[in-house]
Amino acid sequence: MSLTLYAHPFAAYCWKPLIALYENATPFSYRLVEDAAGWAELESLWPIKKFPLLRDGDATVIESSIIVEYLMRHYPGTMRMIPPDDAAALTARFMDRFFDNYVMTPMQTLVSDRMRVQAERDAKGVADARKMLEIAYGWLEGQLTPQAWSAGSTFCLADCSAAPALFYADWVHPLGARFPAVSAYRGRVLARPSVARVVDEARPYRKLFPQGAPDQD
Ligand SMILES: N[C@@H](CCC(=O)N[C@@H](CS)C(=O)NCC(=O)O)C(=O)O
Repeated sequence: MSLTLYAHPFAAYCWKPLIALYENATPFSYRLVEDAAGWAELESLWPIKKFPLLRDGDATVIESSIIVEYLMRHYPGTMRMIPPDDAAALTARFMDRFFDNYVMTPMQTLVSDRMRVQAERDAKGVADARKMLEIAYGWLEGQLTPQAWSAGSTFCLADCSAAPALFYADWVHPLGARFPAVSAYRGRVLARPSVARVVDEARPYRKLFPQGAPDQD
């Protein structure tokens, strides 16, 4: 086995495969994409220049959810990240899409806007992103069951996606007291050892968070 993950500890999408790797204690090399050489190497493999990206020998696997599924198929461990049952698998994949499209995406819009100079800020984009997060939080509030994970009783791909999405979303659009089930779920996910590990690995980079990271987590 020679797995190499191109990633950065503070990058939200990189948490998804990292959590899956840690869940199964799968050995891999971490290729930190930080300096010009790292970015050039990433670009040579994937001109879109987004990470995570996994190399398995000469094979390249791109997109966080695909990497998690690739790992499950080629390097299975005790924790299966997509349930074997067809209906449960679709629920896991659907919730993964939900967290990426309707929590991660608006969260990233808010983070990106904070990085802009005032003249380039996008008030409409920010308002739309906040509205989407409100709707997503509200929908999720009605879906979650106390003590369960986001797609059922087993921790899976959907929770690997939920962890970074809700972690950072709460920083830029706080859940407050309005969504107690989502807040409780966020707490459960962050307490999971694989997730606590990625949160800790990202801790040294918090100073990079635009306009400062909040004093929490
Ligand atoms: N759909 C992609 C999204 C990947 C993505 O947006 N990654 C961010 C880090 S969280 C990135 O590469 N940002 C670098 C950039 O945009 O320059 C996935 O799921 O892997």
